[in-house]
Amino acid sequence: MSTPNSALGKTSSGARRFIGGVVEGFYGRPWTMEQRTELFKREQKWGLNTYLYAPKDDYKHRMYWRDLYSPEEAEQLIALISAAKQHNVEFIYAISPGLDITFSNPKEVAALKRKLDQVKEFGCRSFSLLFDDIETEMCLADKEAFSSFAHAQVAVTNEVYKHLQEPEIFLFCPTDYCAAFCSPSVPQSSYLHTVGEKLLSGIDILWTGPKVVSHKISVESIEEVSSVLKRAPVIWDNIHANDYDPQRLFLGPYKDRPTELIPKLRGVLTNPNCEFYPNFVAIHTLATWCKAPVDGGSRDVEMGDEEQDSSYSPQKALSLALSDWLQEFMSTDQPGGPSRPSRFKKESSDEEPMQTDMGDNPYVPGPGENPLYTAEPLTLDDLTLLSDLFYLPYEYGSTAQTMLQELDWLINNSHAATAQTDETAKWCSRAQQFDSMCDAVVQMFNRLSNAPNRKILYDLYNYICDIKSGVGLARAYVKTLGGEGQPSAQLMNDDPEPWGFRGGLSGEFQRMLPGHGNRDLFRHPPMTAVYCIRPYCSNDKTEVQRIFEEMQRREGRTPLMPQPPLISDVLSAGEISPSPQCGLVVEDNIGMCGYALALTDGKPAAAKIQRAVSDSMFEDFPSLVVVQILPRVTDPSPAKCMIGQLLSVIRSSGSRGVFCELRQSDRRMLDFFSKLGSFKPIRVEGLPEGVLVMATSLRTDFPQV
Ligand code: GDL
Repeated sequence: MSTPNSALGKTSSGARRFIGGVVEGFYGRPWTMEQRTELFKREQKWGLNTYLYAPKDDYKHRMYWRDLYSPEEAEQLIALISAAKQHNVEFIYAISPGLDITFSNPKEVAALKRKLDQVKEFGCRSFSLLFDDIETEMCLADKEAFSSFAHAQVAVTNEVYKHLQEPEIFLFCPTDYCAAFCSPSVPQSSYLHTVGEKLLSGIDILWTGPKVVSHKISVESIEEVSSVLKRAPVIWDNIHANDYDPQRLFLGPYKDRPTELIPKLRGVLTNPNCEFYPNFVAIHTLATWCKAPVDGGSRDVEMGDEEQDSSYSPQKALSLALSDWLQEFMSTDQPGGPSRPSRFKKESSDEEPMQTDMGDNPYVPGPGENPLYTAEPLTLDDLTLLSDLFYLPYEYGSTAQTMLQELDWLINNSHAATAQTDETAKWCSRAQQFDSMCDAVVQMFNRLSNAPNRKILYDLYNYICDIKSGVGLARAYVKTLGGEGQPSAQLMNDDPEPWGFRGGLSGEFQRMLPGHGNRDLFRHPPMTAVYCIRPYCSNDKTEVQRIFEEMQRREGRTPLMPQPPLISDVLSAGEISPSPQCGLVVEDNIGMCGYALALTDGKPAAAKIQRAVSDSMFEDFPSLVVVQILPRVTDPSPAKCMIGQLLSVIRSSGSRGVFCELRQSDRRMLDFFSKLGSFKPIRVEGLPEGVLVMATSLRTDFPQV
């Protein structure tokens, strides 16, 4: 049962070591054996101790999980497992049978055991079963054999764990591996409860946090899930994963996970960028995080022997990582990257067909001939800028943020650019600064392209080319606004080159959909506020009225300037109560900040304000909904969430459709309902001026909100 010589054996005090390392768990091209071996070296150097082998698109990990490894593959895996051992890294072999396993068939379980036995023969001691990203509906045979999906997974996992003689490290990835997937919530998820109760206690559980890609992971959220799982989870962290978007790369530091989490977790494994070399920062900063002292003192995880002298600062961790990375960019000992362009120095490399090798007689230009191309060496500032431009999924680095702010200001104040007013000098000076920032990006690109370590460059190339071209367009546009030169050929041309506009059919599809384009990090930074949505009760009447009145005041409605009432006003004012389960309120840390109320039958409300509404309208859209949110809530999600819940209740009441009335002056609500996508304006006779009706049918598919 114990694992002799395991990198994760017990500490001197007998405590279990904190699992810290990397999971190769992304979709797409897996890393090469050479890259993985390089990873083990780095992990050892930086004090990380674990590697979880789980490349989604490796045939025999997932799609053909039953197939045994061929002798050639076996040889490679044996070498890899032994390399991990050499570098004191625990190699955990994961298998993902969930695409097509029949849990109740003993032959399937036997196939799983046979495969893992084979890997055990290769020298592997730690294992993992992953059930992420799979269909949750069980097949008929499994439905008959198991009371739930969780029971099926747990039964097979426990059996395999016992078959392997209870390895010291055995990880299980649930299908609901983050809070967002738990229905209706983490504490109430029957799936997680079954896993927590039935999975044998020696098996650890992977968890990605509140979301698949979690912006922040709080101590409270981990305490919550741990109490359901009955053990501390191992975080599978997707903070640096980029397999979901070909334009993103993450070079920012490990961040927004307080180090107070460390004693509450069994471990952290980062599932980083698909490109191996750009993961230097992701892994280096995670290693620094793992070494952070807890409660001001050192802790018994023995992650490395560096001094534990200060608390974790993402900024400092980033600087440390970037200084080390700079060395690697300049390194000569990597095959494929000469220390200087190889025309200066003889290097043997079979990966560099384009490099010219002049042997011992380097070319020296004669008088009047072209001088040799030279470029300045890459600097730490260049790497800091690079990291700022490709920072984290929910945040740009500071220079990137400044550039966006400056561009926004320059565009919004472009009237001052050429008007010769007091503002003109200011505009020109800021335009000049913006231009310098853009120039720094171009220079960074040039110096990177000249870096001796070509492997890193090639992994970065598409991304840096892309940002260089984006910045180039912005720079040219600002020049045009300042009256310098013609509108750029790239920018304003009716027939631009393909690089003059953002390409890709997928982007085009997305831009056609409602709500797209409002997720820019610059205009809509992620919300840190936590909202609580709960059912409306009669005690809430006064607060709801207060919000209703405040919003009327904001719209400029006073007793002196009356406007025709909306049918829904009687709901907001508490003159009619919402239908059962049709009232929700939202609270933030200040108090109630919004509500959503509905009547499955809107007729009594219309009658109350003596509004004549045609029978045909009530036939198609009998139900009425109203939403109101105070302006301090800029995040549309609480309102969306409430509407979604109300529509679901109304639909199950048998209603054919829902309408809401809006004042044309209420741009905010109009915008909100338009962006939902499901509500459409409808023509209604006899509406008071300035009022319009939007409605959604509930007859067919459930509307998307
Ligand atoms: C996921 C997948 C992972 C993928 C990541 C980011 C888990 C447990 N599974 O959901 O393979 O790389 O998202 O796209 O995270």
